[in-house]
Amino acid sequence: MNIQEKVEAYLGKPVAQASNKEIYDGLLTVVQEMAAEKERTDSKKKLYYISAEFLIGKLLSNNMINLGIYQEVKEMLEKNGKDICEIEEAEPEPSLGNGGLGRLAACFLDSIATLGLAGDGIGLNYHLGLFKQEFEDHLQKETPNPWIEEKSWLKKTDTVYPVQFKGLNVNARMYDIEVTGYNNKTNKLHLFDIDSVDESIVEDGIDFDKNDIEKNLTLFLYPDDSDEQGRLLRIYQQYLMVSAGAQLILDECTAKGSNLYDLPDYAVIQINDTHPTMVIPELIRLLMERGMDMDDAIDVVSRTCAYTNHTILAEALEKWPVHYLKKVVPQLMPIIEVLDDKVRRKYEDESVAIIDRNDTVHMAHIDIHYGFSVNGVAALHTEILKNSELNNFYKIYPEKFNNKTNGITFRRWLIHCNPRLTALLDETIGEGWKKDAAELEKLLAYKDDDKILDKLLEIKHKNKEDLCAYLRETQGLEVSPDTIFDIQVKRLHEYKRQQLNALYIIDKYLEIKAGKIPTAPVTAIFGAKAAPAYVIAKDIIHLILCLQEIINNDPEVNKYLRVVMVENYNVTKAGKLIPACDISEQISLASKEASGTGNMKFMLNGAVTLGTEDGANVEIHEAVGDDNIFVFGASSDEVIEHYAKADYIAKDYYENNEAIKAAIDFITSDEMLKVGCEENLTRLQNELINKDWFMTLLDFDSYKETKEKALAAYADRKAWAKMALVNIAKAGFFSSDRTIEEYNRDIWGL
Ligand code: DL6
Repeated sequence: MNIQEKVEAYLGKPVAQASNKEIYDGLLTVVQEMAAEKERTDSKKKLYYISAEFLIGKLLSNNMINLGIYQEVKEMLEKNGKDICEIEEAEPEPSLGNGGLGRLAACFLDSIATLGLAGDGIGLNYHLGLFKQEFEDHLQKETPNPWIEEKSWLKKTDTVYPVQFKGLNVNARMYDIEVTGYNNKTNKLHLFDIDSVDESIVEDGIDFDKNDIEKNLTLFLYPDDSDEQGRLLRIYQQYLMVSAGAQLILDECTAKGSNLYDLPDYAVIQINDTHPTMVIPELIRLLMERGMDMDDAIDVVSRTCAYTNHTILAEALEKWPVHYLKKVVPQLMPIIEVLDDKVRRKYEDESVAIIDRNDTVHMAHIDIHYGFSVNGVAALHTEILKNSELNNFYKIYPEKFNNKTNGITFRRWLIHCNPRLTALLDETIGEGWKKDAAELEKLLAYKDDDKILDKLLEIKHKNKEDLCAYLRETQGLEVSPDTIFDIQVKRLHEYKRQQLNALYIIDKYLEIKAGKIPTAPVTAIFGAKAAPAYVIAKDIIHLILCLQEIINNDPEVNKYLRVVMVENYNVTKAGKLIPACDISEQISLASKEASGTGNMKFMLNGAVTLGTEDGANVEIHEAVGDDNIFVFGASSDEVIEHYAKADYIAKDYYENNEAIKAAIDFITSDEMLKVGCEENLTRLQNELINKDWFMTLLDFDSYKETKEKALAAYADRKAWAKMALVNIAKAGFFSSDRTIEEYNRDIWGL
């Protein structure tokens, strides 16, 4: 049977007569069967990538591309009067991640399968996801984001593991999602859940009874942790994931013949940030339950687990009070105490202890002492870990530290989201780049080819037109493809400095009002969710939404400047925004963004970066050279020195820089207060003047000056197209296939 026949057999009617939703369900079933047929036969050693987040995005098209049937299905649908894009719309986006960390995990699963490596993901099946963002009165409102439908990529399995909490036993059931490799075998993403979870307990936005663990355990990713119950719930979730995951790993390995003393020959566990850290004591506990003595268990586990650090923000490195762990997972505490005791006997340095003097457990410290590898996610990040943040550990274990610069899968972030550019690349340099991303460099030969440069500009313009139509349809926003699309999309966090971009917009607005007309019209586009309990982040969203209202409705200004805040930014929306971008805003305070991966996606799609020397921006800069990127701001060394000396005083900048003062004063101007909320705007204004922990004002002048240069450079269309071409050609290094090859070579040994 061909695909159409298979879909019609499922539907019981011709494709031409089916609704988009029915066709989606039919294709899902057919694709799932095809993926299952390609399932990998188990090899001796397997990687388990354990992560609280897997931001996999919609799967239908991605899977069809990987299975090599995308074009065939697209044509079949066309023949039947259907549009593949409309079928895609019928798919709900799985809401299993927050940002870069979760999206990285998804890109990695794609590359692991594509490279033919045996590696499965282990995570949790959050019914209502992170949350859905809605805008109401220019404020972020959180609502549940249900994504599991009757027909779904999730396959319920009969694999169930008992998980014991203090005073509560639950059964963790495994659900599987097939992970297709591009022209290769299929791996699995295992998501654990418990049957008793009840979505109906959620009311009034995302509120629910945090004490009712049996009903709430896998409702949301990162439940609000501003109170103790919320923090305890996070520990419940983490333990569910690691206990069920550890039992699965031990079962699979023993089934393949492991005697458990040789576990490292059968399994390698990559711990994605500290959320899954409890897998270390849990595995030790389970091995002891199976008869191993403690020292042997510690040794076996230490040779099986590897840790990836994704942040230097102290507040994001998890620390749990001992009494929390005793309340939820008392069985782990004696083991953690032994792990701590061993460290204390060996090293006098208090800063490397696991349980500190305040009875707090430092999760990352468990990973570093009892894992065999510690990696950062970009060259600069790893250097900062080695030389400052984790220096005391680096001195003990220099051999454990290594860098693995992040990457992105080109299947989703170019082939799927930018078919026009994909076609141009295929015509121009052949299709080899799809398997070997380094082949993109062949494009450099066309750097002075007017025809190719014109085509690049034409493609960008068409992608911008598509985005305009999408913004009109979804949010009723009018923007012109003939303006410069300047885009900043990422989680909302002060260190990422969306507020710096917003201050620039205010400054521009004030200039236009004062009669200084910009040479090039700009559309400033944002997309970002703020953590529900992160007050200032939500205030920044409020500021941007107020600016959108004021600026877009001001006929004096909106000819030159418009603001767009995309609602509920997610993977699907990223796929529409990134191909349409001219300027990619990567403006975090240097030293704070571990890597970034959006920066890579934009570059690959021919946007030019406006960024600080932070995270992987540094490597992008090295790849494209000074002429093809706009770099600004204090260096990471300077920033680290400011923190060390505590000599950055925001107020000095506010008082001594006219433009900064005017922009910050505007936040609570009459104009703003007409549309905005005084409490939020005043709080944000005070924060910027009196604290500004992420040094927004420090970089304001340099940002403004460099941004003006970028906007001016855009006017020379040929020169701009050349910059875009170099960015695309040099993006090969940032393929997650390269990253995964390095993980495998240096850490996993599959
Ligand atoms: O490594 C993936 C991703 C990096 O690209 C980002 O730079 C980094 O912020 C993110 N880390 C996290 C962890 N928590 N925090 N903050 O999300 O990881």
